[in-house]
Amino acid sequence: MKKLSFSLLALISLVACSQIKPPAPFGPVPSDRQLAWHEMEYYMFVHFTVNTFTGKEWGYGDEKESVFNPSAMDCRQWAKVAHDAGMKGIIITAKHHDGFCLWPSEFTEHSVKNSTWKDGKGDVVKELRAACDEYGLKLGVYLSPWDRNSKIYGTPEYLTYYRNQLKELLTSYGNIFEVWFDGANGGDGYYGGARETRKIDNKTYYDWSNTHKIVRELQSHAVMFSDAGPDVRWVGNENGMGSLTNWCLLKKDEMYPGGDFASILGAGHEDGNYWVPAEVDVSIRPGWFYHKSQDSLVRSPENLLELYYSSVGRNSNLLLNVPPDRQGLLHENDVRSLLAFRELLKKEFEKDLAKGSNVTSTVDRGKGYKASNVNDGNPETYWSTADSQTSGDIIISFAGETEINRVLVQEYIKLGQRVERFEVSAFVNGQWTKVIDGTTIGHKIIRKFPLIRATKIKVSIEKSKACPLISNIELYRAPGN
Ligand code: FUL
Repeated sequence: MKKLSFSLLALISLVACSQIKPPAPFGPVPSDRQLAWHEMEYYMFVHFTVNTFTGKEWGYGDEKESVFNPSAMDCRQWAKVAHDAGMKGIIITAKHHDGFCLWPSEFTEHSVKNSTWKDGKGDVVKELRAACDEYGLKLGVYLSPWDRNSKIYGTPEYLTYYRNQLKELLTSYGNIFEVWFDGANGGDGYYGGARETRKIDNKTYYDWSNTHKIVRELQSHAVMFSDAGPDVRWVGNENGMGSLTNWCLLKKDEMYPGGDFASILGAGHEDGNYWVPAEVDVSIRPGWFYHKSQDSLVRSPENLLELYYSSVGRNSNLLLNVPPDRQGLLHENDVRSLLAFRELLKKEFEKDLAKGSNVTSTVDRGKGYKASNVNDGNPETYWSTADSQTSGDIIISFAGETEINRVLVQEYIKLGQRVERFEVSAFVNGQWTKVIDGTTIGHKIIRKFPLIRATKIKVSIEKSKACPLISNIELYRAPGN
């Protein structure tokens, strides 16, 4: 009898629980490799090649291999700085437009193997791999499709050459987290001595879909970046500006690398049919490569903090370029700035004031989807509403008056990006006052507002494509006003 009533109880509770169905995915959703990429948020770009030694930004392709000769190259220094700065990985220009390879490629003479550095026995990619492993960082590679050195650039044979190089990089250097396909394409160059202008049709020449297959086959966890994805898209500018409205969605079938899409890439396509989130690539200096004349022009820690808000704070990842100098080391000015920025960041987000506070909502989906999920520190739980409901307020109440000037909000993107409009208000002197409003949220937004003293904060989801799913809300009192 006792046994029977126990099973009955179990059955009843099972039925009760199963009445609240989890929300169904809405629209395109991220792949596992993209989800892992979203978690990376901030990582280093390293532009390093013959240009570092010739003072150029775009090498013509006729540089002698011997010019590449760093006097004290130490990838461990790059990796230590990246690690100490809070970055999660490094993407290196294994080959830039000049065609010089930082690894001893079997398919060209134009590489480190013919340089004076380490008597031609060196391999920058290999050293960087080891350094990244030592400091717990992921490694990514930039392999420029445009090659101003190659005699066969512009012919169909070049594609075989390009893919062979890609295969070398994807099979000899462990796990690669991101492959960077640049959009700069064709123009004048050395081209094996021809010294001429070669134009290619960037819509068709590269036959990208077959190159993508190679990456999928050899490194199934790697995301591929370009103006048109397929996994991660360019943000459309090199100034560090993510778009306030930023859909992780793109109609990528209509696009290709090097096309004229800059004006679209910031916001993405609200009705896009693929998940292709934005990455903000920007340099800590005016140039992508090291130039001594720019030593005094390194971005300040405060400027880097602004970049963080305009990239990570706008649902994008931040790929920050820090170019090594002619010694093969990151310059002390850059290092100082990066580490001071890290300290600023720590102070900015020192104590999450939403944590431990009481959270309620005007509506919810029921058990398992309560508002208390937004400050439980668990990214797998979220607040949601009934399927028919596409708006609702989440209210965070403090024990007493609390100073606040930052808010961080995250959607549970595994089931798609949904929110189209939101508002944040504060309960000050007995009434609600709007502090910010916005459009999209996605993986993460972080917004600043003038310091307020409030007893409650309200995050209102005003419009959403389907029932909203909010997994996390954090509140901070950052230094200053
Ligand atoms: C651009 C290139 O032309 C620049 O040299 C740099 O590599 C930047 C990240 O991408 O398209």
